Amino acid sequence: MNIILTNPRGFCAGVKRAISIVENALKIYKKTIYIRHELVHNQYVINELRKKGVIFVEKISQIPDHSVVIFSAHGVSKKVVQEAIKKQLIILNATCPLVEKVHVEVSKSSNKGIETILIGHKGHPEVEGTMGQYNNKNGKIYLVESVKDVNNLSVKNHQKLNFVTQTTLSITNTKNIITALKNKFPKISGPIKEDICYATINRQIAVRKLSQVTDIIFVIGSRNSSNSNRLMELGKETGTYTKLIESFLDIKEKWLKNKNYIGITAGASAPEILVTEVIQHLQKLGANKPIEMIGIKEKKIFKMPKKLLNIKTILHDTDEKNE
Ligand code: 0CG
Ligand code: SF4
Repeated sequence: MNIILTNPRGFCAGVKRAISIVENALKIYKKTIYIRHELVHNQYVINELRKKGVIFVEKISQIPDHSVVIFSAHGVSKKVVQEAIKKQLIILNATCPLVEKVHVEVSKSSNKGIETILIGHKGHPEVEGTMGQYNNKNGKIYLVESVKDVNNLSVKNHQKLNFVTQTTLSITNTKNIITALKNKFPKISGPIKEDICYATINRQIAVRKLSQVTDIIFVIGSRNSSNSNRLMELGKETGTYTKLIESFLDIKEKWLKNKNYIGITAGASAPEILVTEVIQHLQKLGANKPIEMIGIKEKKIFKMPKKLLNIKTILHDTDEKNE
C-alpha cells in the first residue's frame, strides 16, 4: 500500500486566524471566553478548545452580560451583532475576511434595496450570517441551492439584481447555477467568478488530481464541514472510492482490500495531527512511507482583528476594566 498526500490540504488562512484569535483571547482576558457556534467545523479543534475552558453556545442569549464573545469563522448576521451589543459583550470577530467581503456586498445591495440571490446551502451558519446582512424591507434576499431552485425562482425586479455565493461550494455545481441565473436574468450582476474562496478551490483542484492516481481517497474532516463534504463529493464524482473520516478511528480495514494507492486530503478546518494519525494507522497496516504530491503553494495570511493586534494595549485596557 502506498500513501499519497495531496497539497494543499488542511488549515486555510481563515481557520488559522480564527484559532489564533481564541488563543490570544485566552491569554488576554481573565474570564470565560464564549464562542458563538463552533469556531470552525472540526470536532478535534472544538474539543481542544473546550479543554482550554472555552464555552460554545448557539445563541447570544446563553451568554452572561459583559462577557467576551468570539464569532465563529463562518460569520454572523447583523441581528446577532445587535444582540451581542445589547448584552454589552466584548466582541472578537473571527469571521473569515473572505466571508466578510461577501457580507459587505450584501450590505451594499441591502442599502440600495437591490434584490440579491445567494447561492448556498440552507441551514449552514455562513448562509444564515450572509442572508442576515440584508435588512431592507423594500428589497429581498433569496437563497438558491440548485439549478432547479433557479428555475423556480421569481424576483420582483430582474433589471436590478445581484448574486453572491457561499465560500465553500463545489466549483462545478456553482458554475452551473451561475449559468442558469445568467440565462434567466441576463441583467444580473455579481462577482467576476464567484465568491468561492481560494482554499476551497485549491483543495478541490488537488483532489481532482489525486483521484487520477489513487484507488481510494480519505477526506479528513467533520460531518458538518461544508468544504470537506464538497471534497468527498468531488472524489466520488471522479469515480474514486472516497470516504469522509473524522479520524483514523473511522477507517474500516475492509475498505483497503485490493487498494494499492491511498490518497489523503484534509478539509480547511482539519488539523495536520489528524493526517499524521491516519498515516501512522495505515503504516501499522503495512503501508509505505507517504509521498507528498506537488500542488499549489498557499501563502495567504490574514491579519488579526485590530483589537488583538497589539497585545500590550489590550492587556492594559483589560487591566483598567478589571480595576
Ligand atoms: O466548510 P465550512 O464552511 O462548513 O467550514 P469549516 O469550519 O469546516 O472550514 C473553514 C471555515 C470557516
Ligand atoms: Fe475563509 Fe475559505 Fe477558510 Fe472559509 S474555507 S475560513 S472562507 S479561507
